[in-house]
Amino acid sequence: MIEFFIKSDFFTNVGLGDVQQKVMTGERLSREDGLRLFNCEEPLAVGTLANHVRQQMHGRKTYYVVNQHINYSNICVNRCVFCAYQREDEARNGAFALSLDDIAAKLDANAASPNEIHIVGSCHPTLPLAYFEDLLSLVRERLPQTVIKSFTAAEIAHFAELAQLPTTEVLTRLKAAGLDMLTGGGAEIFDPAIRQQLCPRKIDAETWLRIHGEAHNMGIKTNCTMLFGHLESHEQRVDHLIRLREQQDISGGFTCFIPLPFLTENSKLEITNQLTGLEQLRTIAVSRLLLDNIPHVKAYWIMLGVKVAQAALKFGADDFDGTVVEEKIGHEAGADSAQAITSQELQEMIRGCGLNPVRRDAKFNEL
Ligand code: V47
Repeated sequence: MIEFFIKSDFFTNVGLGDVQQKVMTGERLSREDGLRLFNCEEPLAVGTLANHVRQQMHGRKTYYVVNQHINYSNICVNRCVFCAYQREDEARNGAFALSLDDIAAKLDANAASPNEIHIVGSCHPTLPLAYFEDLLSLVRERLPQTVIKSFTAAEIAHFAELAQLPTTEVLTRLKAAGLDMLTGGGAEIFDPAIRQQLCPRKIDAETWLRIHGEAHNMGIKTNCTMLFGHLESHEQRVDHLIRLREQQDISGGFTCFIPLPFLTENSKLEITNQLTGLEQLRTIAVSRLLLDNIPHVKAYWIMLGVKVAQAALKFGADDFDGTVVEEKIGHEAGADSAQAITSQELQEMIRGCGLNPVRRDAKFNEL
């Protein structure tokens, strides 16, 4: 398909002839190329290039996972301005912190055999490291074969601060209790000026990247994210992606990149320009093209909505995420997607795009 567009001078006519050459020969794209992809008047040209790379890497394979999300608490010391999920203290309406019994009940109520358990919460003011070790042991005991993907780098830094331990020691203890992977959350946008406005108390970019590097060095794979469509510019999106790529060159443990479009409901952050679906798709495509060393890009249907997520599978994404069961972070912010989708529905949605569904675990082992 791409050959047809090349013959017709499509890429040259939209000013991307040299970028298309680089993509075809596998040459790394520069920061400036990334910006040009954002500024190109024809988003379909960007999508076609990203789809070409996606096909080279994964063919028609489109991954999905039978998983379960557990959010253990929303009481958070960070108070990020954009976040609709967090509560300042336990007296606030809707604040919660689950006991280990509550979590066991959620796991036991799930009749499916999940291949991934995704656990994130908040930077809770008092929950000690022992709670998280017990939580992981509880999941590991019930689901010995399941990949446990838990916590953001922001949570790891917070546990370390409360316990007065280095982050490497926290990771070692959590790994011993059953942690297999870290989630990619908490990255937001790395640019310090925007971070100061969005989430001034959260760990900075250097700390986020350092903790992921530490995890990679001890054999813990991680994911990575970018929250976009708030205050940031295209330059700051490109910068974020390049910093992830540089970290991956060094430590190599990122498995999947998840682009997260900012959802505005119940958020204290006021923005003037709402993201269009096309801008979401273009951002996913540019991510696929710049992140040449990260194997997978996720179309996270919870935040994108299933229809844009399906379109994203032709704009560079190769993963559709999973059954989820219960999700709070996006839904508190107005996500209009369902709480859960069955494995059958996921397969049908992927097949509906002319692609082949492949069931995976959190590490992308095919099942
Ligand atoms: O870190 C918070 C983002 C993230 C909003 O690693 C928001 O496999 C949009 O990281 N609008 C949590 N986004 C979700 C996340 C994630 C999801 C699925 C898979 C994985 C993985 C990770 O959600 C937060 C933050 O960046 N977020 N509020 C909002 N209003």
